[in-house]
Amino acid sequence: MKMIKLSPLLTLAFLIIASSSCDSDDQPKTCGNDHLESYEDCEDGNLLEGDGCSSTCRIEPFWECPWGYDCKPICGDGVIMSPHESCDGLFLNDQTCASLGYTGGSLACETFCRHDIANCTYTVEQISPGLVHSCILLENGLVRCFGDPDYLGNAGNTDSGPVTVQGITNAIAVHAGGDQTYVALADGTARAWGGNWYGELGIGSESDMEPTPLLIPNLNNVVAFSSGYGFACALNNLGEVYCWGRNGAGQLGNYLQDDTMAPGRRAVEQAVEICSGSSFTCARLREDHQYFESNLVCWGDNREGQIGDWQTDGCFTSPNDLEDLPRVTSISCGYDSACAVLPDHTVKCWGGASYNFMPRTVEGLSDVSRVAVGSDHACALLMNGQIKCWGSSEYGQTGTGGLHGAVASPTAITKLSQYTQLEAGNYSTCAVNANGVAYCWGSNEYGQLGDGTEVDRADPVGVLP
Ligand SMILES: [Ca+2]
Ligand SMILES: [Ca+2]
Ligand SMILES: [Ca+2]
Repeated sequence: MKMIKLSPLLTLAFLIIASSSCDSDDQPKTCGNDHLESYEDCEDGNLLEGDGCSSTCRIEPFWECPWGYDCKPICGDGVIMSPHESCDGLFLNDQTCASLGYTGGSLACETFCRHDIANCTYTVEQISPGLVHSCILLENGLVRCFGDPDYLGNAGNTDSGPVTVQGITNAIAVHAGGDQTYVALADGTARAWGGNWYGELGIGSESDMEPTPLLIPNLNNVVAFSSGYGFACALNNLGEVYCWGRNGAGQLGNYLQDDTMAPGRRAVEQAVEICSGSSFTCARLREDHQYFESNLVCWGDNREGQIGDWQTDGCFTSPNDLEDLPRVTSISCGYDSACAVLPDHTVKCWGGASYNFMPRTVEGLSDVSRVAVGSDHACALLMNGQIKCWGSSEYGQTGTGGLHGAVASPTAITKLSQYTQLEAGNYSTCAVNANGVAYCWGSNEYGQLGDGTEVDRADPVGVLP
């Protein structure tokens, strides 16, 4: 005999038809009509089970429906209602930091019944958010990138990651730019991949796109990279800075304005830190530097005052001495502005539409150890491990809980932790906490926050391991 098996939907349809054929009052006919009748406990506009409001408009066990609508699992009842809840109170759904891919630490549950990885450990050595992708350098020398699949260093990759970059081991520094990535290896060589429209990969030629890491010839012992639109710079372990790519505004710092497709004439020496904006670069020099008044020099486009010389015109094809800032302890470049931390742990910024073009103190900031500037926002890492941000929060890049408008003055981000590193992408921000766990917030259109979604985040979200 052949069994007749009704699908659940058919069964439901049958029951509805059957119930509508009789006028029993205990079978409400109006459930699912998006209107809460007096005899209904809840109303969610459907006749589905398992979403908190049953097909007879009764509240299902372990759910709550405030005022009859917007049903959600009860967080704190000790019952994990997956996939809406990943944990509940002390019940972690048999997950641990290790099972989620971290290397150690203790997992907890947040007040919204999501796993809290704040006390997991992973040991991200460095994080570098870019425009459409971001990368992390792990303690084991591997590089993992996330965001636009085309720029993650793996040919044919279609995953927004995080994915481990194939062919990169023993990395010591990583830098994600507009659509390029630069990596320095422990053997003294350097690799780059991504867009190469202006020869900005430094490989000696231009090309549309290089999907996998390529050797940058004649560039040795790099400790840090910076990059802007169509150009990049590298700082080596001797303190020398070399730049290549677009040079129409003098952003290569080589006294010329011709583009080059490989590292060429040295821009400056005695440097310990570099940063680049869209078409300018700044270098912080070591304490016993010679030749300049300040330990901060900048070169390139000055039309927004980003060179910090009290003017807003012309270009500097060689390093300009920022005499008004005789000593700085940390620098960061945004799109067309830059900020520096002073020895008294205050911050001065210059250039850009958001700031006056001359170096000006950011009010409301003290005890700063590091500053990070994005396209139109900035954040400061304080000596107590907290982070404050200001500027545009259109994509949530200030981390202060909103996805619109702007934050006028430095405001503490909503998720407090003991942060030890801070970097800004164009429209996103990333930080690493004392356990080596990375968090990002802001624009996530391409998955560049690394949380496995493409949802902009106004609060820090953990980068997936
Ligand atoms: Ca109803
Ligand atoms: Ca329902
Ligand atoms: Ca629950």
